[in-house]
Amino acid sequence: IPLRGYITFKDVNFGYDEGKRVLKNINLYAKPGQKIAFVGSTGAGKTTVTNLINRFYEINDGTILFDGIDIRRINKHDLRSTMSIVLQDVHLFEGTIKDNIRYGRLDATDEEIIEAAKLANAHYFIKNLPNGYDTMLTADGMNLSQGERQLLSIARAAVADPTILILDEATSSVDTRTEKLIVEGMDKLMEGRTTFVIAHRLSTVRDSDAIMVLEHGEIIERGDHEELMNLKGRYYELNTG
Ligand code: TTP
Ligand code: MG
Repeated sequence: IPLRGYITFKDVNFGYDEGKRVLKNINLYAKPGQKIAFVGSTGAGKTTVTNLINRFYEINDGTILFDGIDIRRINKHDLRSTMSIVLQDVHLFEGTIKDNIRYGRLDATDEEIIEAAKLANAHYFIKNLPNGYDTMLTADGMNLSQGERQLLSIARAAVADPTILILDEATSSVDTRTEKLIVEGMDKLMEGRTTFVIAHRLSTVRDSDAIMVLEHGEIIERGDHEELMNLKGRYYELNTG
């Protein structure tokens, strides 16, 4: 059965260690194709939310549903094969650029890889390398710039064609031109997929269907950009500095 991308959190409480709750009573609902953003101070629990969707950690209080099915009943491998995490700490390995993109879906053809790289705005820099798609990367892709590595992570996700996208933006800056390529590539990748975004770029957050403001593990405000600006609360403060 093709998964559609409904995600529901019902009264989710979670802590990494006994006794210390990191997420408190989280409730949320995402429909296929929607973009849900999480903002809030460091340590608020943003990455933790995405760790739970992936089942990197199991919850024991509350429920997370994927298309109405409790994610504890979905095989972890099947679950993760429907999701891609982009941008943060992309793991590149020693091998060609082609192999690194293909890692998103091992049976992808060369044509599919190039198509994914084009969508991700990575094709331009790749084709300008002396060996193009056959260029060898060193371990962790250190012979690429940070922006180029991010573009590759978008291409890898594009070839995987996931139902759920998790975008955990890196804080470190890239040059303006690369930034524009990344934002455009991500916009194309997000189309039609349920996306959870932990964003540092306000532009990425602004056009989300719903923005969740997390503080100390609680959703203290929720709404779209305009609603939250009108509220003149924490989100407004984050935007106006
Ligand atoms: P995070 O969920 O990592 O907080 P965040 O993603 O909102 O912060 P940042 O903006 O800096 O990325 O952490 C929430 C709390 O959980 C924090 O006290 C650290 C703790 N934590 C662990 O104990 N183990 C983990 O693996 C993670 C990810 C967080
Ligand atoms: Mg984080």
